[in-house]
Amino acid sequence: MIDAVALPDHLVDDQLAGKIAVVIDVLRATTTIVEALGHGARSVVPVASVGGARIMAHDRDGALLCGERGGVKPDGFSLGNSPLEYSGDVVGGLDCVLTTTNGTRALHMSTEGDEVLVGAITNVDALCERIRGDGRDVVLVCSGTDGRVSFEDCLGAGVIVDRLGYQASDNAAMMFHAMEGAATRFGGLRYAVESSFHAKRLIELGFGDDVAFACQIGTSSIVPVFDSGIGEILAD
Ligand code: 3SL
Repeated sequence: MIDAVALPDHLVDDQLAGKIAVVIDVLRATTTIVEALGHGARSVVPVASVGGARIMAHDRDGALLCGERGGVKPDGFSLGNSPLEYSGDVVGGLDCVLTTTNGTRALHMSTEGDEVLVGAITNVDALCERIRGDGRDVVLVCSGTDGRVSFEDCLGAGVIVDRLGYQASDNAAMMFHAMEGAATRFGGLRYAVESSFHAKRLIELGFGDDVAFACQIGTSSIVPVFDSGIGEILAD
């Protein structure tokens, strides 16, 4: 069974209990986490606030301080939130302490899940293979943008529903699947993602390549798992 929410704030009661939560922030946090771990980062440590991230990175020997506010790298940070920055020579073997406006918040709001996985369009095939092999029910948690529903996250959720081939059990998952189907038929997934409010803002900021990168389907075999007990996201 597969459920979905358009925002982490829409999660109710024990909706995640006994289930796998898949957190999705196509632009760009979860795409970036997949890339960081795919290029050999030891871990990604998601932190909700900029101040908390500064302290966390200071306390961890050799950790990189990473993330964004308003899409751009805060003062004193080593890396922003562009997946293209996270190359092996930069992040290999290191912990990336990451704070982003919505994605890291959504991760921390999903820890009631039996397991918390990081989902993106780029890792959809590996993600779905893992979920199918597991058998537990799934809730797709879209991160949204500043409390508003994000078209691109819902499309990403739709791609996952489509690839899983499960019967969607609630209206949100069915809606996202239908959206993805319509987008694929009408101009393609990348065209649809690029038409989102968030993509337009990133393109204006000069991050158009990130948007294109995030639309690649199944290019990564990495399935990041958030262990909230130790506060780290590790590659499966
Ligand atoms: O809000 C987030 O988590 C970010 O991914 C937003 S941005 O793409 O860096 O603007």
